[in-house]
Amino acid sequence: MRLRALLLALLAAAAGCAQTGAPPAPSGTAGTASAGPSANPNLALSASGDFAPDATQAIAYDRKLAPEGARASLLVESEMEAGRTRSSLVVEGFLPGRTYGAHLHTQPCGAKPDDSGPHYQNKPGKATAKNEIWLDFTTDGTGSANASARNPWLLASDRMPRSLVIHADRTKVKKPARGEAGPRVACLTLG
Ligand SMILES: [Cu+2]
Repeated sequence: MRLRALLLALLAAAAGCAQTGAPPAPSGTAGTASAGPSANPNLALSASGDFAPDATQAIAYDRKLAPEGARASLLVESEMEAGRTRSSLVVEGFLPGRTYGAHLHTQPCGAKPDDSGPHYQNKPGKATAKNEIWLDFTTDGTGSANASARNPWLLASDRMPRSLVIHADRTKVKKPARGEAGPRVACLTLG
């Protein structure tokens, strides 16, 4: 649970410095997606897990790049009033000093790396960091990292992202390979 506490602290800090006047958004929503306009104005998704080869929720496909002990914790929150989505990822136990690609995908993780489907997109089309949620990270000397993203749109409550996929390489930002990040090394199912 240390990861989750760290993640919440990071989010609180990010909200604190980004907002002027407005209090930080509540980020206590846990577990699966929840949309309660009166109870909680925000739409949030969170997940965390230890990656293992034969798991179902947090799966390691490549034990070299996602070794035993690799874990991740993710929080994605759409702020209804602000009309934007903030995402934060914390990882531990990956290879030190390496950049991995990471994105939200449309389908849950499965036994095969491709089961998680394509990238989640706001509008069908461009594979860009603005239209998708990219959370590439570079690990420190201990294999830990954190990453965050801000997107100026809301998650669609009837079409939510279902997984976080961690790839072997940094996400390419230029065509023609824009959005590609090499093989899928690990996958975390959301909700
Ligand atoms: Cu991806």
